[in-house]
Amino acid sequence: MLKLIIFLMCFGVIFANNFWIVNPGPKYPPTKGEVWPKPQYQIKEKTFYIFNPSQFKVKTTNQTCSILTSAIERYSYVISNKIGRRIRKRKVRAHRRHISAEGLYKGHLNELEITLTKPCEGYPHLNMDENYNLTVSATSTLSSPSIWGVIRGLETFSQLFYLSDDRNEIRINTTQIYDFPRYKHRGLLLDTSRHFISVTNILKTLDAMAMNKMNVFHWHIVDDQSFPYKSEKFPELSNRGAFDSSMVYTKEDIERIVEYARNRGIRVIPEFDVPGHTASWGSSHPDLLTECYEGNKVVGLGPMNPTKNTTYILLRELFQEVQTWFPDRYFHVGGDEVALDCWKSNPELQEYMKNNTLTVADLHALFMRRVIPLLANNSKPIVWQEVFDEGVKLTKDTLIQVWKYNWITEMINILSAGHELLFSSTWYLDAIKSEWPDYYSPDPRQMVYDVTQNETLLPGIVGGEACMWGEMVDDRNVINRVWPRASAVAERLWSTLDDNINYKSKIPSETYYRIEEHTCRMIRRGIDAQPPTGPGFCIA
Ligand code: CP6
Repeated sequence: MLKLIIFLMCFGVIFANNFWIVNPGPKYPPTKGEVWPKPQYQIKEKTFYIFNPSQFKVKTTNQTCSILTSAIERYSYVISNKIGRRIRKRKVRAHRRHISAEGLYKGHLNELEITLTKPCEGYPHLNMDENYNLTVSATSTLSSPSIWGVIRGLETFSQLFYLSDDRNEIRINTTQIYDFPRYKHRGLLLDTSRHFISVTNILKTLDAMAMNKMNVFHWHIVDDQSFPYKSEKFPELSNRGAFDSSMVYTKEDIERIVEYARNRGIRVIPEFDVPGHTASWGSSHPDLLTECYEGNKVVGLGPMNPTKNTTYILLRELFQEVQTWFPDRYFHVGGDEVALDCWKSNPELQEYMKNNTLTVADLHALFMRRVIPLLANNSKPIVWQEVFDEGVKLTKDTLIQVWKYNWITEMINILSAGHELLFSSTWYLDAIKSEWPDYYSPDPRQMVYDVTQNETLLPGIVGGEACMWGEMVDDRNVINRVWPRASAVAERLWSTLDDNINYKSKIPSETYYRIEEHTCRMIRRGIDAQPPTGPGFCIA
């Protein structure tokens, strides 16, 4: 009995410590209500409003649409439930009087008034408008000509809230923001072929992208190791090419992912990488691939066979289906790392090259030249840099993704040829030793400018992508491998590159504080991000 009483007393002490006594320890997180990625223009005052869910309303003037109503619902939930774990304390009045005496407390936040001045667009696109104006006061206002701008503004608005030091109330400072992105394509590549990633984790990834204002989900859906895309026209591709019959993406999965992304202003661009990286296609269609020789012996299968009509017929049919499931106008056809040696070793292809006086690089060019027109009429291709390097004539609306070394020279060559490009070389998330500061510093436009001193080339760099290749990540670690490291890329692509922040100088401590707060914010909202820098804590 005595033991039980002692036990209960101990429990009581622990309980009191955890829940009723405010921890007077270090102020943490180090910033409160700072926005990631950093807005272009922000004035933040010391005065603040108190948020009380039962006293707060969101109103829309002008236009509304289903994307807007569902965004308002999502963010109302976040603001009411995800700002941090609060402590109920009794002496609210005395406390309030104290801060009021300092003249900082300006009253309650009553309302957010959203003004969308143009009709909603249905799908996000490369040239969508993402600018917004946000003013926080008792009656706050958010306005934008575009639904996508409103979504970015709601994200910002939700990030401005923070808990008071005693964790007793939710506050938001008097603030004015005018914001827009620096680059229009801010992507994340996710590879779902080397390991299968569940739909749940893809949706989580989209949530995290929205928190970081990223707007393109580049879905590297199939590759050598597996073919998880479940085609209705060619079911054998995943029947034989997926790791397991449970590890596939059906039409319904894809439609759900595309719709989820659309509601967050995120485009979904599929990549079907050809003619290399296609071993998994060979499980059901070995005749698509080239037999590689050593001497006069076949030693395995290599890239797709560029000389067979049947290759292009299958691709045309498949791409047609893919493009009805993925509404984005852009389609990534890969073109990287083609095993040209295999093509060189094959007697039939040797014969073909001899008869047509072609090199193997010409063969790659010929393949890409035939594949790109298989895409739907109004659609535009994205290719990896090798396709440009190997001399394929590309239309000016083809985006070229730079991923290899010597990226500055490569970018200058591509831009000088009049093409637009995406930059990825320094943003490989599978580089396990790289942390967010390594991704934060390099800016593609600045690197090109430093070498050329020529501003006219810079607009051709339309954006970039962080790349999460799938060899070393599966469903258990993909989220914390990507976040918050990809947040560094997100801020580089959104925010102004001011003179204090570039790849040659030290990252200011302000940025370290902000990413710490942002990481905790992602954790509170259900993204199990890893610690950004070092010791710290997050009360989720
Ligand atoms: N898979 C495909 C990959 C890579 C590429 N394409 C890759 C190459 C080098 C590194 C990381 C990834 N795994 N299809 C290159 C674009 Cl370091």
